[in-house]
Amino acid sequence: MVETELKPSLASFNLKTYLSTKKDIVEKALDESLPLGNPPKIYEAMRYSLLAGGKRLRPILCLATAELLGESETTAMPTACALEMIHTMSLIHDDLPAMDNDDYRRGRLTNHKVYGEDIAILAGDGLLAYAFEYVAENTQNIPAERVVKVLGILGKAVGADGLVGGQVMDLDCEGKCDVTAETLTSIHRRKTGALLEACVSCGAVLAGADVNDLSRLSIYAQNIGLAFQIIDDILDVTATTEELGKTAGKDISAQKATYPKLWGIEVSQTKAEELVNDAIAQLDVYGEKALPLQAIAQYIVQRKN
Ligand code: GRG
Repeated sequence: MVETELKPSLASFNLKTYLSTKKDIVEKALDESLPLGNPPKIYEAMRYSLLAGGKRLRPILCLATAELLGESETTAMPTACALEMIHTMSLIHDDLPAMDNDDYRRGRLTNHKVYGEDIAILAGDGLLAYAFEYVAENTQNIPAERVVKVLGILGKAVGADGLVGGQVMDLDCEGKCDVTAETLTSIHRRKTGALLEACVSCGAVLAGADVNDLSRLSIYAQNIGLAFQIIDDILDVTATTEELGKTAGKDISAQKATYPKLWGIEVSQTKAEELVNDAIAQLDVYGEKALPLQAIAQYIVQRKN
């Protein structure tokens, strides 16, 4: 473990209360964002995965960033919901037999296990398209150029430069034992990091961030994105299926390249902590206002699921 002296203000910040308050608000907004419609089957399948819980880290990151820079929760909420819709889509597709082929996610059966593969693919597609519609139709009280920028950031995070490209590289590397740390990092910067960075960038853009804010926040987000994935790899080996709400030990059985495989668990943990410490330092310039984002960074290396 890296010995880190936490600033007193950060050590005393009540992240548990912050996260649970924000999570409740996000859950309500997500529920209201997607009412049942026709044909009912596809709406049910979309709602099944969107409202299945999860940490809601992505929408919370978006809200916390917007609020750091003085924007309201109400203005950022449509984008926060859209980020969770995109994340949920990626989980539904990731779990499909053609991808990771998993039966459990967020403590319940995966979408295709309940609705079949055809509907699960369409539920993911429906959520992805609706994310963009939802931002465009519901974001209020800010200049339209900011909304256009947000839509562009979301598109880039999903496409071949982001989730899609990362997933392709990940599939290509399965079963290979010569994957380098450089390749692994390049996979995860796209597969996991791009959407986490988009959460922070979108929150910042909605709040009218200047180039200095955007640059600091991007470094913060890239660091926590990579740390998040390193911890995800560690938890895959150290946590149980019950703790994770998804099948533990999957990386070994699918012969995936992982950080613990490359570096061992202890070095992986240390690298994640170093990334998070750098992320926290980036935001010191904002003083107390940055405490939520700094505490979230800390949580990323301490989380148990
Ligand atoms: C079809 C356009 C399109 C894209 C999909 C399948 C795919 C391409 C990409 C896979 C992306 C993926 C599933 C990355 C893993 C990211 C990750 C570590 C997820 C776990 O996130 P948590 O722990 O989950 O925040 P909860 O359930 O808490 O939200």
